[in-house]
Amino acid sequence: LQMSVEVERKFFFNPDTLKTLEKIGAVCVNRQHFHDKYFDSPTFALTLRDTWLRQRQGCWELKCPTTKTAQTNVAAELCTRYKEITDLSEIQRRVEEVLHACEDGDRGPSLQDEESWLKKCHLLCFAQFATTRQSFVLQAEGVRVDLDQADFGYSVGEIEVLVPEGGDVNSALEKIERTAQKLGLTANQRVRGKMDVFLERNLPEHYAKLLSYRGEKERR
Ligand code: V4E
Repeated sequence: LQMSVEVERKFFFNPDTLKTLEKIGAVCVNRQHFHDKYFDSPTFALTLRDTWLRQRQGCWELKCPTTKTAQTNVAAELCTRYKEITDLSEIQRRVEEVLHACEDGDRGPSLQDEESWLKKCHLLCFAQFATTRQSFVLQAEGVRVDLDQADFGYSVGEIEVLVPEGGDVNSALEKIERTAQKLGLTANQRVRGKMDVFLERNLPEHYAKLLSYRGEKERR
């Protein structure tokens, strides 16, 4: 099964960022436009557990929280880590585990038809938007930098490293920190992702619930 941990730091970019990327030897690998659809139950059973089910250009992906290892430094707190799952039957298994709600009938080991699976689990598309992305790689570091422009008027950059399961998360954090320094990101600010901003603008009640759940988690 393809399973890896995505370690990522978001940042704000400006027109100079392109020049800086070139200067530090980042190579533009592609420019793409994609459409994301996010799914959840009517009670937000997935997202309130920080579990993100999405279809990007028809392909399913699931991002789930990882069990956190100790933070090495302050910069690490600016990074997020999520397990990324792309195998559909594994996605279905995990989603059902989180929901406990798909109890009607046992499911066999085989893949369930997408349409009927969504229906059975009461999963609905709650958000969708398109993104134009320019991607760069820093070969030496194994780091990827994406510059995203979402169609609802929000732009955000991401420095990311994919760590294979059981791989070295701390070295990924260090690579991201070095890249951030090369890009001149001095402000140690937490930058919000596209979904956060989308929810705040379009689904404020859902967003408020997420914030209060996150708050509880951090206070625990
Ligand atoms: C994990 C998550 C969401 C899913 C989307 O993740 P993200 O990496 O932000 O999106 P995108 O389009 O860049 O995906 P990629 O192409 O890199 O796979 S939506 C919200 N979250 C949780 C989350 C959070 N709680 N806080 C921050 C700062 N980011 C994400």
